[in-house]
Amino acid sequence: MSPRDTDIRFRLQAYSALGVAFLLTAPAANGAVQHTDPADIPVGPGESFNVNLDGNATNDVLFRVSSNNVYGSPLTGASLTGSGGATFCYPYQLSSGASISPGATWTCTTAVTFHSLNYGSSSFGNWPSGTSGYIGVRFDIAGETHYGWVHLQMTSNNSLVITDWAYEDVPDTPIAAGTVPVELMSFSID
Ligand SMILES: [Ca+2]
Repeated sequence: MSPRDTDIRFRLQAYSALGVAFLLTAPAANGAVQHTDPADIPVGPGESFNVNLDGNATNDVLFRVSSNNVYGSPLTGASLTGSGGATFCYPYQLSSGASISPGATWTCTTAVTFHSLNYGSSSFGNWPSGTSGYIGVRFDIAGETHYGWVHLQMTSNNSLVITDWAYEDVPDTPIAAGTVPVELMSFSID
């Protein structure tokens, strides 16, 4: 074997080792937004729907319509960004791109009694009839804090439509409202 052959063999082994290392580390280094986009979910008078952002055993946000009041409440281990106080809080209606992060105003906790999106036919709340936007969510997965959003439309004073939701699967990592995963596009050249 010539010195040159030995050198090439050494290089190929080195490249191979690099390739394996890349395959093993790439997923862990590449945090991802997990997006769920079901058929639109209408919630009308007397109805409710639980959103489970990550699909584990714990629901994260409860949407409920009672009379002319529409509620969006954080469940076990979750909080929502919003205004208000200890008895009534009002989840914010965030625009696309708004930062959902540790420094946001996490007023709507499970310790608050009422979490009103639209209360008393648009008398109170940040979600008047005919508006749409995002709810900022902080929630727990296996003891770690994650950030996400729920996208919905307030179709009237007593009905809403939930369209989709997403969360950042890396703990303690902010997410922007409306962010969805980057999708790889393919194309061909004739
Ligand atoms: Ca969950």
